[in-house]
Amino acid sequence: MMIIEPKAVHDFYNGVMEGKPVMKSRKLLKDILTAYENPDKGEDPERVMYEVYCYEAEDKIQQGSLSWGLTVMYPECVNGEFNFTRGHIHQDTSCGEFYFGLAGEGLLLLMDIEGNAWAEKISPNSLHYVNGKLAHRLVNTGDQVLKVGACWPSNAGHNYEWVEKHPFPVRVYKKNGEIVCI
Ligand code: PAN
Ligand code: ZN
Repeated sequence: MMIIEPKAVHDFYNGVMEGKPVMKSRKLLKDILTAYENPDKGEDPERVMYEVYCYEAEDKIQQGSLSWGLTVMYPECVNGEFNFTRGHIHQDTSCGEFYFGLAGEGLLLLMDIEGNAWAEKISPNSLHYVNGKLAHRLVNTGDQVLKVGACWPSNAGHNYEWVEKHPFPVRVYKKNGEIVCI
């Protein structure tokens, strides 16, 4: 029997699957600038806000396939507003998702289709179940990198347009060193 050394093959903390980093996307400030309340035109539009590593286990996505992801969010603010992900609801709203905190401190913003929103605190080892009927967005509220792992059905699909049409009614700011949700 062959024994596989797991860390060399899959390393969820560093986005490595089958021995290779699997970065899927890197969001720069210019990619998400307009989502901020006060786009900071003075800031470097090239600065990296977050990266997503993603792995789909099956060659062909089918019902029952699972995807795994790691989101790495840098401790950045844009005119006092904490760094957040674009946010989405799943195309197939019967598909839920698990999030789990790995490093740093943040918030998971959740919003139902009526626009009611709330937040769960994310910290290392915290586990969060996202019902498929909820839009979800991550916010890095700390001064360290926020790392959040995730697992979701590969056929879920990501609906960003819905969140653009129905923006989260909550924004998270750093004011006098405090986290303030408005
Ligand atoms: C996550 C997100 C990731 C980045 O893997 O895709 O945190 O957020 P946006 O996709 O909203 O930019 C997930 O929720 N997958 O379903
Ligand atoms: Zn999702």
